[in-house]
Amino acid sequence: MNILLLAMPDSFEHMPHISVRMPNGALASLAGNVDPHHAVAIADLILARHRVRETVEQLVREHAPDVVGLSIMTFQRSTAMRIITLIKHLKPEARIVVGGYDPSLATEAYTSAEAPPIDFIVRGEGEITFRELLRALEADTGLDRIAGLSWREGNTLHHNPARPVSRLEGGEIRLPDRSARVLRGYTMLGRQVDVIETSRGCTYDCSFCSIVNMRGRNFHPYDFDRVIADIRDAHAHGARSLFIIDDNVMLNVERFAALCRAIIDAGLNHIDYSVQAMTSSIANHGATLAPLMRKAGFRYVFLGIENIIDEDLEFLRARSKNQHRVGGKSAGNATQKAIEYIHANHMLVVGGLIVGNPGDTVQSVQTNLRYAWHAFDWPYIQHPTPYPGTPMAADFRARGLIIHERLDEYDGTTAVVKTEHMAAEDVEFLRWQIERWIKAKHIWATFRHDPWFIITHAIQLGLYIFRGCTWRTFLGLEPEQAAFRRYRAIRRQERHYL
Ligand code: B12
Ligand code: SF4
Repeated sequence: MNILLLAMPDSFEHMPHISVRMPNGALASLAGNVDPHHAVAIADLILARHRVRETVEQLVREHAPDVVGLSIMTFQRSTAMRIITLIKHLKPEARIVVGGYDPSLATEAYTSAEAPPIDFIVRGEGEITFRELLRALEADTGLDRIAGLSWREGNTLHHNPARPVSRLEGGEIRLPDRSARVLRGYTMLGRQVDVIETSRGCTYDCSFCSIVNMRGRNFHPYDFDRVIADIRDAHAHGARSLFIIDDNVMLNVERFAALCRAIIDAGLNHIDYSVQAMTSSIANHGATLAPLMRKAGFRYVFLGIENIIDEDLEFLRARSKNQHRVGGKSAGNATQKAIEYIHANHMLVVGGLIVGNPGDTVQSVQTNLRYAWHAFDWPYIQHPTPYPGTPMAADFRARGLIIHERLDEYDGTTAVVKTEHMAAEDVEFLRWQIERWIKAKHIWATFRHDPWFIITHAIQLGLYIFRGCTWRTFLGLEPEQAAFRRYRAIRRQERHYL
């Protein structure tokens, strides 16, 4: 069969399209795990975000798909629905399969009367379910034994039992198939980027995170031979920069240190690595871990700090992953220590904060933002966003703090909840106001490592960071709110992909 797999074009404020365009890891993994006689094409529409309609038309024409699969996050739902309508118009007999976080956790949205015709929903991990679905479609056999599948039979909806999470042992999940990608242009500051996975799952339960509902609290690693083979494959496909997409690769610090050593021993430490890290892991083990990471080629370390104020961490259920421990006892917030280790080893901090929590005041938001200004190399500051099925969503709903349900704005940097003391827009304004300057500072930090990229892209980056601002803003001839309103209007415009 001909299979077309699509990742949505909707992008995120902190991943400027000019400098960061990463492939979707799920789709290559699905492609690597279908039976080999299928012809699979993967299109990351982030690479074609200004010509989504034309690209989808062309893909359908060239690949004549029997099955089209879409990977969808919540803020991408409305784009996905439009793309499905377009595909059904172009090729009505193509079967539509949706998967990923949104279809798994808000399944009802994909089966409602308003949704376009969707044939199958793959809930949770997809490799085995998708493989079995294709086999059943080809052999025209029953679908009721495929765990993790929701499907339609006339007007009846069937939700098969959930599929237990894979233990990732014994080659059950084969390597991703990167050669199935048909669009070009992946980049991380001018270097070709790819994503790799070394484990799945997390045993924490932060209130804003979808992971617990998606797969429960567990952790399953791939063995290092597979990880190294995956890195080599990404490198052979041209990648010179790799992003580790594990849910929480630092859950097991000893394993992570061994992974760094395996990368060094395999001679793969000439690649730039970026990783999402727990502050406690770095603060508590940084003396040995941070130099090892540097030696393994790590460059950007995303820290899930979430907040530097204890009451906020309590609300986010993220206190324990931010604890610095000395001699087995708590020694306060781990953030500062973690950042010191990262900087001392010449790596850059991508600082993840969540501001605009229910108890937040102007002062508490400013305290976080001021910290970000001094400590971060690149800000990854978000507003709490009530994604389907998270404890946070239930909490915000119960307190009546959600201001609207326009899901395309649930992109993390558009405030869609108010606090008990501040309007949503005011929180967003404070974040926007300072973040532009932190990002501008980062241009210099990058210059040392990627001078040619900065020489050729600095103007475009500046225009992106300061979109909405004019010379009147910089000269103080208009209130900054005027530029902020223009920025919001541009963002709204950007969300219309087709
Ligand atoms: C890595 C990651 C990123 C990377 C993405 C790198 C990349 N290009 O792949 C970066 C840092 C860029 C990122 C950014 C964002 N992310 Co993110 N990210 C993750 C993370 C940590 C892992 C996702 C992943 O790739 N896993 C590995 C793959 C193999 O697993 P998977 O995606 O689940 O796919 C499996 C199944 O879902 C299914 N499947 C998926 N798609 C499809 C499609 C079909 C057809 C089928 C059959 C099956 C299927 O099968 C796959 C294989 O088993 C998760 C979860 C977490 N712990 O926080 C969040 C997560 C996915 N991100 C999330 C969000 C919201 C974002 C952002 C909006 C920022 C933000 N507010 O946090 C941006 C948006 C990105 C964009 N498009 O612009 C949310 C999504 C919530 C939701 N309900 O939509 C998550 C769940 C975190 C959370 N807040 O709970 N993210
Ligand atoms: S530590 Fe990370 S992956 Fe684990 S629950 Fe918290 S945010 Fe999610």
